[in-house]
Amino acid sequence: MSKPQPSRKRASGRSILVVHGPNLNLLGSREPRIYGRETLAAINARLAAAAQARGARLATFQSNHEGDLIDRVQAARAEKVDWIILNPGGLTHTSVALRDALAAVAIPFVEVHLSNIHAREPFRRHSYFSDLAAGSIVGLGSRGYDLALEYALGRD
Ligand code: CA2
Repeated sequence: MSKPQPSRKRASGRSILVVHGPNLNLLGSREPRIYGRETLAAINARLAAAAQARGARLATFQSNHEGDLIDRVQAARAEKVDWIILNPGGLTHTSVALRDALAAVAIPFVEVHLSNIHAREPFRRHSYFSDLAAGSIVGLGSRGYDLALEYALGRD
């Protein structure tokens, strides 16, 4: 299966969607040793400011519900989103349905994980998304989102 082709638009004018999966709304409140102290709102605000500074548009979405995440990814196609930055949370390791949505919309995406999923429990080592993703960033905390955005904006 061939991967979606990246947008040929310049960074300015590009449209980026950041999708956060289940429980990521809890960031900053619990398990700081694994997931850091930053809140999701702070991460989203930083990404929005970085995108705005480059003339790009950035929307964010978090849900604890698999179907809502699928609906949001499907809507991205009609919205002509150029890149998706995706942290599927625990659905990383379980969701064929969310994977199918990413494959169906054929929007290139970067997979981000705050923690190093390869250095944790064995069940976290497999991702249903990594082989479809343009690339995956794991274990770099919230900085992974910044790097993913930089890539999505810089890529021809
Ligand atoms: O490292 C990541 O970003 C994960 O996607 C986070 C998921 C986990 O299931 C994946 O294996 C790796 C869990 C998100 C839960 O986020 C929390 C944040 C703060 C407090 C509790 C949970």
